[in-house]
Amino acid sequence: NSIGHDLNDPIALSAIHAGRGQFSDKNRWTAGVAGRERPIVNPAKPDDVVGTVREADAEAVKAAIGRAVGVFPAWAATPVAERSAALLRAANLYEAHEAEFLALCAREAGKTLADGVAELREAVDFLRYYAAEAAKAEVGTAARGVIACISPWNFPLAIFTGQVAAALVTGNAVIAKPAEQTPLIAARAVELLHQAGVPEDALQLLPGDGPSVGAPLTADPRIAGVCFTGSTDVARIIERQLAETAAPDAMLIAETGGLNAMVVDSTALPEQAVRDILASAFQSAGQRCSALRILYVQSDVEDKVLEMLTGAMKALVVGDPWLYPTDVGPVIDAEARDKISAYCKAMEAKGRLVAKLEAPGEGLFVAPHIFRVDGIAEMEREVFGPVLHVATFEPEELDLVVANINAKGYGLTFGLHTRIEARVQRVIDRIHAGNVYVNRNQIGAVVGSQPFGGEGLSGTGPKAGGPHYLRRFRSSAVATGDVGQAG
Ligand code: TXE
Repeated sequence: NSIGHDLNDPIALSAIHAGRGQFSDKNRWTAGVAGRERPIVNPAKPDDVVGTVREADAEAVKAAIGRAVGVFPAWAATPVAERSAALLRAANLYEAHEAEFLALCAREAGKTLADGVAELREAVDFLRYYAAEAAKAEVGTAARGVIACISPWNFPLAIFTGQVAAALVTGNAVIAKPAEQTPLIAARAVELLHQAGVPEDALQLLPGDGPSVGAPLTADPRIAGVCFTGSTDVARIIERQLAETAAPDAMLIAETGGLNAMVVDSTALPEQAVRDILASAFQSAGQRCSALRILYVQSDVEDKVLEMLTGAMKALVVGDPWLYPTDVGPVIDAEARDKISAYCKAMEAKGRLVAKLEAPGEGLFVAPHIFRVDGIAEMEREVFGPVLHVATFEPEELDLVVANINAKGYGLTFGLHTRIEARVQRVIDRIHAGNVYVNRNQIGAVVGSQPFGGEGLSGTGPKAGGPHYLRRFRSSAVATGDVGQAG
């Protein structure tokens, strides 16, 4: 792999195991505020308590914003070269703590080793890329002030780091609220960023849930902007909140969910399509905003594609994310497991099951499922788990399929497998999607070369990991929503 461990090597693996739980104080990490304590439990192993986090409350939020307001002028006046240098040092520190991050990604977030490696790589890429881009974004603009960075659990290191790095390198003071499920990874990241030279008050971490920490944070009029990734519902709440309390020029970046489709026509190479479908639908147990949710396969190749797909699906290993052969780990928490399982049961009861695997008995697992649907119109919203839907289309219906996908109002990722060049252009011209993938798997960002972000209900750009992103963290940038298709 890209970081240099052979994960087949038992010695390398035991070194990674040894990285477990290197927290400052015996698996305990405190936010330095007197809030509620939350134990963090490994979703794959109910008896593995990863650590405990002491969460913030509304008082701690107020105090933290006060400190951030205080440090902001000095941090904004720090030369951009110095701020960039801190990010570059942090990138090196992240890499030096690879084993610990892989351990935490598996134990706190249920990530397979392959997913953990990709996660760390993306986080490091964000640090280096934004450090390099910062100088260009500097020209003629000023930092905004105190930015709230609110992140989800599904990329607890990469998305967290990308948000924080962008806001910091452009001279803003940051209050970061990680997802309540994954505060320990965020805490380690923040410790390393401080060690790299980011002043403690310029980057403060406030662990806790949405209502007790996220809400008072976004409601404080001293906040100059919010950088959010998570559900469309919470993005709406934050948008309304900012409209009520924040300054009129406050910034909002919202990256939300999708209802992502892929079209496979009869000219596609079936082996390649099947490999890409499996990766797009089931990697990270489907807990990616970019994940494939509905596959449209041309009716005359349906039997062949489905036979190959279900055959290949049976070879997926569902289980302990620590073990090298595992393809699909657990879902994030009991609530997610129950919600996804209930959906699968209801779909099975309607006779929609095409194929499924079995989940291990212990731990918060949902096995991959494939269901038959008539089309995207009948799908309500994304099921954030390893659940793929399949529909068919006739060749003359392709424009209609694209129109139906667009009609749902999301616009995150879209995949197309075809060997007809004119069809590629025709579909690209019509589809509303932030990221389109042709003859390849439908994944998220590749920092610097494939900036990531959606349209419509999927978010208000600009795209992360692209050249326009940093501008939004500076005050002369255009207003929210105007640059959704940038990058
Ligand atoms: O998100 P939530 P969840 C979407 C995806 C999925 C869902 C799952 O659609 O179904 O999110 O994640 C904080 N004020 N994506 O349900 O609840 C919360 O504490 C301020 C898309 O956990 O939106 C957490 O830190 N903050 C995606 C963050 O918001 C609040 C990636 C996200 O939580 C808040 C991940 C409030 N009132 C999930 N309420 C993508 N596009 O990458 C909650 N939060």
